[in-house]
Amino acid sequence: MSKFITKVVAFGLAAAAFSVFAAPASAQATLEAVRKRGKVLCGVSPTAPGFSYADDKGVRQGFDVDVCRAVSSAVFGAPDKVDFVPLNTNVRFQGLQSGEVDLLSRQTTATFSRDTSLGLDFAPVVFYDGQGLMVSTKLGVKSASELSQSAVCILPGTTTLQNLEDYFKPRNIKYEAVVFENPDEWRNAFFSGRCDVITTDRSDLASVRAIANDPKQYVILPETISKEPLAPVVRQNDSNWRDIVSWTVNALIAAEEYGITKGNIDEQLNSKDPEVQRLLGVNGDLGKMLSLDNKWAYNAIKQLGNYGELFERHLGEKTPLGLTRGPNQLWNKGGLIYSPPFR
Ligand SMILES: N[C@@H](CCC(=O)N[C@@H](CS)C(=O)NCC(=O)O)C(=O)O
Repeated sequence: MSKFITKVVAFGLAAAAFSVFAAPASAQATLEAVRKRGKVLCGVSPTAPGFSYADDKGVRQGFDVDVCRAVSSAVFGAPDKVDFVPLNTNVRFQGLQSGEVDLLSRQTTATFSRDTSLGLDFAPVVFYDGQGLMVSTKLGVKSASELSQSAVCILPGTTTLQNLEDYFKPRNIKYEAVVFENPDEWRNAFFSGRCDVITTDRSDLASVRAIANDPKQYVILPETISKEPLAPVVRQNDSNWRDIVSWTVNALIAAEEYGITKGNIDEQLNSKDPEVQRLLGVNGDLGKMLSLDNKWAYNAIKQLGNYGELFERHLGEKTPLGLTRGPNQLWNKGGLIYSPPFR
């Protein structure tokens, strides 16, 4: 077990060192580069139903994917000016640091060390999550406290190993961490019984279960062992690009708050509400302040829908993931999803 852990720690240090020496040439000019290329390059999860996966026709679908499409709509007025780059957990930050992608929209937790030492900045949280533990129902386990001596499948370069340590050590629960570089191997090792437990964000466990031959065979235990606020990520020192990604997310959230949907947005252009008028570019020049067209937010909402529409389409109770809004409900309905004002 200690050998596995050493390997992961060594990787973490290598990633941190990389950020010190690699100053990406494009640090301050992402929008310019994106315009020249005519495309946004978006780093996404390879296979996470609900968040990012290739459908039968090979087209990427999912909540994180639609966040990329919203940015494409804000910049180009069209949702399809984006190329998706699937990145495994252990290479996602290098992908962004090196300029291989313009942003990550990839089930990535905002943490202190990632923000301060990897040369990155986080956009607003798009999904409030927490780490969970999934087991086969055959194990007959009802709680994390019964997991002593279990083998736990994890992926490197994630928040998951440290969370396991932080949770299990003080409780004196011994476990073996089994690390897989490749997410398919990670999932299959769990399905085949090589590990007793698979652990990651609870939403991602729902994705893993959705891939299983018989999803009913697996149960997510009640304990949530960490906070995992998932957010898009950009390179630091490019304030304009960060503003574009951040305010595109905020626009989707504000649209839900103001009752603007994909279906009614054209009627909403006649709204008397000054904030709606500014958001949709009827009045004011918010778009110009982002170096974008004044219809940037209108285009994003018109093409993708508001935050709630994205959630229900990909993650909600009518999807295979079947997630409730929980903390991802709007702030004025008891949740944490909140946009600063558009003024
Ligand atoms: N939110 C955590 C975990 C990220 C993550 O979930 N990753 C995995 C599972 S551990 C993953 O990439 N799943 C999607 C895929 O395999 O395509 C982090 O930022 O470290």
